[in-house]
Amino acid sequence: METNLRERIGFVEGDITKMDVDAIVNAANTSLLGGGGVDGAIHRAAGPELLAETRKIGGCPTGEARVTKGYRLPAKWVIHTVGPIWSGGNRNEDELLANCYRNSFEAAIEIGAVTVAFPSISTGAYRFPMERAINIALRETKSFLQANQSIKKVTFVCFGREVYNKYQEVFKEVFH
Ligand code: AR6
Repeated sequence: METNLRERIGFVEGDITKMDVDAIVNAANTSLLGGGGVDGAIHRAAGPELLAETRKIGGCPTGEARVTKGYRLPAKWVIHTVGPIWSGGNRNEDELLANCYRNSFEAAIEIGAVTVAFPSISTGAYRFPMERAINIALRETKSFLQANQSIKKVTFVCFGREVYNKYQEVFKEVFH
């Protein structure tokens, strides 16, 4: 059971827009109209049709998730979720970040995604402390995969070697 669970989680260093999976997750903002970081990269790679679709959605509250097609991306779907802006830790940031993972997984199930890739939500422009965010990401993923068999592989796409190493470290703690 635990071995199977570990095999369903992977880590790669690179750019999430290149991932050939059913769904990639975007670290968006509440407008869903694009921005910098991973959001900007996803919009650039998907093409203008993505913005046309997110305009119609009309926004997304922090912690929730919305689905669009992937257009020119290798991924069939994009799950847009809005992470919390870090402001010291007393504004429900941990719970809101956990909600991003839970709601993204729920969205993945609804569209029938079997393979899903995540960036490190909130750890760039939104300044959530990296190790703390990775802990939340991996704990939520563990409990989701334990309770649900439909998703076969969750890949964390790490932007840079340092981030990759940090994921490996926290993975050992969470899946000891
Ligand atoms: N692939 C994978 N990871 C990436 C990529 C990429 N192509 N580019 C950056 N990262 P951020 P946030 C990493 O700032 O903190 C946007 O403007 C990056 O190194 O993209 O949730 C939105 O519109 C970092 O580890 O997202 C929002 O306004 C992680 O992705 C705001 O930023 C998240 O960094 C959201 O901020």
